[in-house]
Amino acid sequence: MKSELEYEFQPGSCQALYMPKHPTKLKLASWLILATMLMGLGGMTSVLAGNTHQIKMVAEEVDPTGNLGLFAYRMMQHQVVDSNGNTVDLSGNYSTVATIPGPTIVMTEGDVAEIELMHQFNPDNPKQEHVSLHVHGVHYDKESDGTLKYINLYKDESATPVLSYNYRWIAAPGTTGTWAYHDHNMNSHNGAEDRGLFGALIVNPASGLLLQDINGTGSGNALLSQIQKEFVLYIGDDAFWGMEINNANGVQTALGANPNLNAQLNSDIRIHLIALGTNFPQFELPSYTWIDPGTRRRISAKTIGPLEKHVFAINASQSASYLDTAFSSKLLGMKGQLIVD
Ligand SMILES: [Cu+2]
Repeated sequence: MKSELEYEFQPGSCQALYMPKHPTKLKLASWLILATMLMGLGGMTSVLAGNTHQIKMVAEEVDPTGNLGLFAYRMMQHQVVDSNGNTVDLSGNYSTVATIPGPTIVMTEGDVAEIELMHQFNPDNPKQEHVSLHVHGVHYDKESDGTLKYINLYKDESATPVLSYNYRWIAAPGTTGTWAYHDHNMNSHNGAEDRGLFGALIVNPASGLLLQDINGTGSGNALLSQIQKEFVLYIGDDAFWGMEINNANGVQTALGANPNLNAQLNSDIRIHLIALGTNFPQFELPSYTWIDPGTRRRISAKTIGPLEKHVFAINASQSASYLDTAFSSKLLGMKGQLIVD
């Protein structure tokens, strides 16, 4: 689907120098379309009457005393200011400890996020001097690529032990979708995404009409307002990592590795799959169907390339197992239950 192109338009970003993790999707034609859009956006971004998300996030070690070697993001503060200056504080919706995956940031097309990232690792470990936020799918200027100067030829866009770093993400028209964000700067220009520093950004459509229908029946685009729960499932090379968002109150719950997903009978839920590693996971959820985006095909399984995402909505009618049927993933026990009751 054309709307799902990755708009990573920084010439120094991972798109150019970081190919293994980021399949090059932007061919010449796409660049031309993008260039045309960007010319239009020059005047547009300033007049969008969306919300501003004022976010403070921390990157920290999951177990500073042990040797797990895992790191994670934690939401410290998330306030949403609307175009009239009214503020809603969402900070209480998030875990008070750092989680894998990190907080899911939910925006609406037209919104802007201003994110301050703070570094909370061992200040004496030179390998952990940098940590960043690099995002896919939405727009940003050259200050907010979240890469090292080595990559972007501009500057190190990292939080360090002495200085936080500010990123600005613009959920411009056309950026509706589910996108990954991750560290790009710890240890090396590859970042520490494989150590737990990743999360998801969901940009909901301004129209409130989702890109998906329910169960792939062709019944028309589902309404965002009818979705009771969102499940973000990151598919790593050796485990699924889950995050649940209850849309009734916005509360997020990190579900851990290969989690069970709990849904109320007959509720509509949306599942956001993001492939994290280098494998091509074969996701399967037997006894449910949905539409393969960009086609009219109803599917129950989908092969997802590295860093690709796949989002679908279903009505929770029965319990079922979800799994990755790729051979090595099966051996690793990459599966969980969708529990409906
Ligand atoms: Cu990336």
